[in-house]
This record gives sequence, C-alpha cells and structure tokens, in this order.
Amino acid sequence: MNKDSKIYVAGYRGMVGSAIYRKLQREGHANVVVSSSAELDLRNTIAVNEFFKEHEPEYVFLAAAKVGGILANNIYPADFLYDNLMIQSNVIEASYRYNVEKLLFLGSSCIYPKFAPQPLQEESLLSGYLEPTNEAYAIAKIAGIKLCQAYHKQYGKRFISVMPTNLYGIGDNYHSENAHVLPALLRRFHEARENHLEEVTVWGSGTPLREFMFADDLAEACYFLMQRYEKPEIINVGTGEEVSILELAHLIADVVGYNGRIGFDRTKPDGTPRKLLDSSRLHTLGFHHQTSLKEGINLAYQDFMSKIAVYAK
Ligand code: GFB
Repeated sequence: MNKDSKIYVAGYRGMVGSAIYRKLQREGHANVVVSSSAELDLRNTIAVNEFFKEHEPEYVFLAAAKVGGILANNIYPADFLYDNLMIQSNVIEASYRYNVEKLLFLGSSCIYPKFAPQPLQEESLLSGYLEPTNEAYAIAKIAGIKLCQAYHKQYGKRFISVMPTNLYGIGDNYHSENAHVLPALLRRFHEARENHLEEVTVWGSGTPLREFMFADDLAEACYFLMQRYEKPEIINVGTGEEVSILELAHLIADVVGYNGRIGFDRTKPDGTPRKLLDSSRLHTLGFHHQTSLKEGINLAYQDFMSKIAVYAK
C-alpha cells in the first residue's frame, strides 16, 4: 500500500471506520474513497458491485457493521445477523470480483466460545458454544472470517481478518439502552452528576471482566496489519489489560466527577463472564497500543461532551 493507492474504507461514518480514515489522512494517503450508508446501502448487492466497478479500490478496510451493546444484540438478533451477513458478503465478493489487492475484515472478540480458555487464543475459534446474548452477531462475524479464508484458499486472495477486543472512542454511540457499556456509563454518570442523583445503576452484577481498547489504537493496528500481516488465520487485537465492570464504573465516575453511590440492576444480563484476548501474535509482530484506559476515557468523555446537544434531545 503506497500513498497513491486507492483505498476504500467501508463504514467510515462509524467509530472504527472514522478512526481508520483519520489514520490514513495522517499518513498522507490522498486517494481514499468512502461512502455513507445514505449514499450506498452495503446490504444491496447490485449497488455495492456498481460502487466497486466505478471506484476500483486496491485496498479495502471492511469496518462497516451493525453493532451494539449486550441488550441491543439480545433484542434485535435478526438485524444483527442479516445486516452483517449482507454487508460483509457483498463487500468481500465485490473485492474478489473487482480485483482488490488486499482486504482487511474486522471481526469481534465475541466470536470465541463463552467458556474458551482465557486469555482467548485465535485457535479457540469454533471450539465450543457461543455466548447466547450475542450469538447472532458472532455467527455473522464467524461467517465473515470464513468467507475471507475461503477466498484465500480458493482464489488466493489476500483477505485477512482482525479480531478487536471491546472498543470505545471518538464517535461512539452513547444511546442509553443500545450502546456498549463504556459509552452508556459515561452518559449515565454524567447525567447523574448534572441532576445530583444519589445513585447510578450499572447493569448486571459488576463482576464480568472486559478488556477495552481505544478505537484510534485499533486503527493504528489495522494500518499496521494491512501492511505487515498476510496470513489467512485470524489475529487478535487487544491491550492485554482487563477490568471488572465495577472497576470500570469507578474509573468513569472519577473522570466524570460523580461522587454518589453505584447500584446494580441484576435483571440485566452479565453476558460472558470474562473476555480477554491473547494478543501475543500481534505483539510478536511489533505492535503495542498507546492509549491507557484512563486517558481513553477522558478523550471519550470529551467526545461525548462535544455531542451532548444531540443526546440531550
Ligand atoms: O459492552 P457490553 O454491552 O458488551 O456489556 P459485551 C459489557 C458488560 O457491561 C456486561 C455490563 O456485563 C453488561 O451487563 N453493563 C453494565 C452494561 N452497565 C451497562 C450498560 O449500561 N450498558 C451496557 N451495554 N452494558 C458485546 C456484544 O458484549 O461485546 C457485542 O454484545 C460486541 O456484540 C461487543 O461483540 C464487543 O462485552 O457483553
């Protein structure tokens, strides 16, 4: 990939796609094509093929996906399965058909079985049952991985798959019900401080362990892997550091400046008890993340504050 290469970032309006787009701009790539979902519905096969025919990208970052937190995954499994299957199938097939040089597909750490040994190694894929709350999303992502591997095997295509850990960052979704835990709690603690509430409710028991990565660090990893990783086997991208949801809540309360109590709503699901990636393959290649969790939460809080007018509606 050189500075003149034609690069397509699918999903550039999303948190991950926009971080990849910013990285490409910082690196001086002048030939980056993007499309919003209003301009191009990636679920539409004909439209996707026409887009590829017109733009002929050489490199594709496939960051487009329907995503959401534990509750959204649980409530809308049809959308999570169908939309993601269509988006990734269309983009991967068009990348084959229109001779894309290399494609990077973004999966998710939820592809691993609920009770796989921790930290989660790439070899654990398809070795056991999935966590039920996000099974639909995970099945779609597993299908995406298998498509990339199949095009590699059958047609020799350089289609690689990257498994990021739980992400947060600039341009996240701060919806109170549908968001992931970190942006959801940023908003809840902020509103509690503003409204002088005595208690903030955290879903579940607070005991699940999660690993969080700032989306711009993932973008750095994707840029690195697009140039340095060629294998069809999946590769994990994480920080190697985990916190309990209760610890996360305390960190967020601290950043936001909330001094009240923390309570728990145990009617809400905990999801998988622990989700820590083994990122040693990535580290061996020479990549390490830069942003500490505290630093990243501060940046995410600034992002939320810059959009607060939208969320206050
Ligand atoms: O971030 P989250 O929705 O994703 O939830 P998962 C993580 C943990 O935080 C769960 C707890 O144990 C939740 O019960 N939690 C506490 C909350 N308070 C809240 C809250 O206000 N909102 C949310 N959302 N959670 C996702 C998958 O699972 O992981 C996605 O659903 C994706 O498909 C993502 O794969 C990486 O880590 O449980």
